[in-house]
Amino acid sequence: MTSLTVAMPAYNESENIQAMIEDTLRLVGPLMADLEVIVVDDGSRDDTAAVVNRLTAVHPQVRLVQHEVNKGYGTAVWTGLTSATKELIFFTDADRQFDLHEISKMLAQVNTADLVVGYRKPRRDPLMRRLNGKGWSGLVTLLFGYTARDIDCAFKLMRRQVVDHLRSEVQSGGATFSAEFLVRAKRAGFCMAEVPIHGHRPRMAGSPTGAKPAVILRAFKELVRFRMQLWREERVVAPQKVGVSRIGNR
Ligand SMILES: Nc1nc2c(ncn2[C@@H]2O[C@H](COP(=O)(O)OP(=O)(O)O)[C@@H](O)[C@H]2O)c(=O)[nH]1
Ligand SMILES: [Mg+2]
Repeated sequence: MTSLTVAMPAYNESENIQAMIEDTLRLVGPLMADLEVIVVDDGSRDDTAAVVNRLTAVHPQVRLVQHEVNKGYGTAVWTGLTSATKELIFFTDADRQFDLHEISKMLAQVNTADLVVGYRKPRRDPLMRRLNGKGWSGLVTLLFGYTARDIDCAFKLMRRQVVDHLRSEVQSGGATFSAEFLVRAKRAGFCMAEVPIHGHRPRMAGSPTGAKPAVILRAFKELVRFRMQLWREERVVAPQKVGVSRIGNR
C-alpha cells in the first residue's frame, strides 16, 4: 500500500507549521507513491491558516481544513482522520515534537496490524507533563483495560478501515479522544501493534495548551461520559461481540 494521508491538528502553530509541512513532504514524500497532507486549523488566532494556504498553492498534496472556532484537540484530530482520502492514514502533531524519520518503523508494521501506535521512549516533555501523562494513562487503563502503553502519543498509523468503522462512534472532542479512539478500536477487534519512538523532542516554538486547566477539566468530564456510554452500549450488545474482520483472516 503506497497511498498515505498525513493528518495534523494545528492550533496557533504559525511558528511551526511551514517547517512541519516541509519536513513532511521531504521525509515522508519519498516513501510513498501517493501522499496527501491535511492540516486541520482548529480556529487558530494567529496566521496558521494563512501560512498553510500559501503552501497549498505551491504543493497540491497539501490541504487545509478549517474549524471556524477552536473545537479542541480531539475534534481537530478526528476531523483530520475523517477527511483523509488515502488507504493508510497517519496522524501526528503539528508542533514538530516528533522526528518524522520514525514513520518508516510504523509503515513496516502496518502489513500485519490495522493500527500501529507509537510510544515515546523517552518522552521529552517537562517532568510535570510526564507525571500527569502517566497518571492519565493509568486511570484510562484502570477504567477500560489495557489498550496501549502511551495512549496520547501523537504518532499513530492506521488502515482506513479503522477510521471508517469508528466514524460514527467517537464522541470525545477534547484530550480524551485518544483514549476513546483506542478503546473503541480494540473493542472492534482491530489488530494493534506498538512501536517505540525514540525521536521525541521538546517543543521549540509556539506554546503547548495540553495542560491548561480547562483542557484537563474537559478531559475528565469526557472520560466519565465515555465510561457511562460504554456501559450502556455493552448492556445493549451483550452477550455477543460485534466483530470486524481482523487483518489475519481478511
Ligand atoms: N492542546 C490543543 N492542541 C490543539 C488544539 N487544536 C489543535 N491542537 C494541536 O494539537 C497538537 C498538540 O498540542 P500541544 O499543545 O502541543 O499538546 P502537548 O504536546 O500534549 O503539550 C498541536 O499540533 C496543536 O497545534 C486544541 O484545541 N488544544
Ligand atoms: Mg506538543
